[in-house]
Amino acid sequence: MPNLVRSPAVQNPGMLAEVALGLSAPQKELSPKYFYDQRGSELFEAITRLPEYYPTRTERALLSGWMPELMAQLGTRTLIELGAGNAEKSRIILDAMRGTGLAELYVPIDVSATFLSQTAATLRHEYPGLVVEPAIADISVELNLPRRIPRPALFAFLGSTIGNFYPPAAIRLLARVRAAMEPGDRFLLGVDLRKDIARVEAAYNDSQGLTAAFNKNMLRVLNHELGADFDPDAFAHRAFYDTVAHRIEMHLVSTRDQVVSVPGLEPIAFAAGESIRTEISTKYDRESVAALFDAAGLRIEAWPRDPATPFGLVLGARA
Ligand code: SAH
Ligand code: AVI
Repeated sequence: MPNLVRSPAVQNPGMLAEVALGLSAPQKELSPKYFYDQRGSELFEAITRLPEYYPTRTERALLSGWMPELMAQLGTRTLIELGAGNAEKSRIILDAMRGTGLAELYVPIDVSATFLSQTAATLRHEYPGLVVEPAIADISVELNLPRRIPRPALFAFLGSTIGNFYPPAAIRLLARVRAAMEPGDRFLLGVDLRKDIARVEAAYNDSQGLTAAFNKNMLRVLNHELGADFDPDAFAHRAFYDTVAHRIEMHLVSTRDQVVSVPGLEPIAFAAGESIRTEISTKYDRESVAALFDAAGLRIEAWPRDPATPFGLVLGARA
């Protein structure tokens, strides 16, 4: 592993190895999963309410319009949700399942452990009779599903979080979902769609600076988890649209020459203007979603589309 030096007291060796690899690449890179400690999850929640951040409210409207009919049609008994966060939109699906009298099990999966347990506790209170079995997992590695799952199940991956994974990782993730699906199960994917670039860039450069705070929070997570000494004020938020790869890239740009220490690693040098890429957020169209599904052994079963809607909800089945 590049850059790793021996340290007697590394608390999180997996994270340290991953960070070492990312920060030794020519384009320094960190996984967006490191945004989401308690503060990061709360900042994301605040982002979803920003006037510029259209995805959440658009997806919520699409779910409200479709889920009552879809849940009645599918007879879904279990909702398994990847990257559930605060499960705000999941309630629309759970309400529709409850409306059919079939809601039995909800499995919210997330890497953010404390946020997940809060979400689970709130939902148990709101939905008496529904079994809530949260699963802490890095979905890029595993789903960590419970053994007994009443079928048919709906696997949901909302918010266009799929867009935060590079294509090979996105395909592996969907293939993992496909492998866990039984005949009769379905997959519901939220995808942000390609649109006017200015609108997309505004969503990631909001005027209140919440996205900048969310981006910089990753440095605080590294300081807390690994004992690093990043100075968040010595990095600037930058988000721009790549018209070739059809994605937003978020970076943290070093505002000066500096050296950062991460216990267990060689000192990390940053030149002024050098950046860490912290997130990609891919925007899709019909063809790019079909290609992902195809590669993962899934087929698009339904995609009720309104050309005025800048977001898509795609229903998939096993191919
Ligand atoms: N589904 C919610 C939250 C989206 S925010 C919505 O649509 O609003 C992305 C969520 O995915 C966060 O809760 C974050 O903790 C989780 N997440 C990000 N990367 C993850 C990973 N690799 N494994 C598991 N969860 C992850
Ligand atoms: C969670 N994910 C889908 C968000 C997105 O839009 O890619 C994360 C985010 N990054 C900046 N703002 C919101």
